[in-house]
Amino acid sequence: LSQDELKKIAAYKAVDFVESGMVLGLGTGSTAKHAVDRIGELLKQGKLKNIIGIPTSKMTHEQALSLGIPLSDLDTYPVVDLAIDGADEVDPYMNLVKGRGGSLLREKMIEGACKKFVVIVDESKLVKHLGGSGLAMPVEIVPFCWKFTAEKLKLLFGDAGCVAKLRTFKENGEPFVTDNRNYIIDLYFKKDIGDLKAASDAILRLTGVVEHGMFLDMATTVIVAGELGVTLKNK
Ligand code: DER
Repeated sequence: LSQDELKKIAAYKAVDFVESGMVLGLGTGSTAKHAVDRIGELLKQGKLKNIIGIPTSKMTHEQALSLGIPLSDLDTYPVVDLAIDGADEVDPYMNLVKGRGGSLLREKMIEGACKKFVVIVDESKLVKHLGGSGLAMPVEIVPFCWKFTAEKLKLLFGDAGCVAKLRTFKENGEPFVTDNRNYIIDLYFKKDIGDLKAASDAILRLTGVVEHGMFLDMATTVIVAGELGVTLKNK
């Protein structure tokens, strides 16, 4: 099975949790895309009714619109019944790294407001420790004096050895700009971050930082699709 087929299997399994009448957080990324497509399909077939979608990005907003999913926002629905979204990394305690697609702020706001947060991944996303895979740990920052903030972030993790890079477009080197008109600094760690809560607090205390991509103690269910089948883990 290809990685995308595994993502689709996990996504469809998560949509089994969707009931008519729910207010749904609609995730962002290639895995969540399958879940949003499936919700649109079930609505069209009349198997789901009276769904309100709260999109976690402009991209998901467009996708949901094209599928005819009724949309709203957190101002109108401050409590969300269920959110379904992908992740870049999942550790054994269901802590996540998210944001390599650049949507972490709206995802964290919406997923932080939901009663159930179902994470959908293929098995390649499973890690022993967050940040240890050498892949990016995204941090959303204000554009003002971004070099200053990037340096402060780097200095936070002196001993863990961390490189802080402004996320830019490969083709022209221009800074990536989030839906909220902010920049993203990608942190690359040379070894495990260690105490995630302490790291989270330290990052958030830096003036100029908006939010980071560690989603700690937020997922209520993780659905993993692998070569040997689909597993479901609850908090
Ligand atoms: O950017 C994000 O937070 C995405 O949800 C990401 O974490 C998962 O993206 P993928 O499903 O395309 O791997």
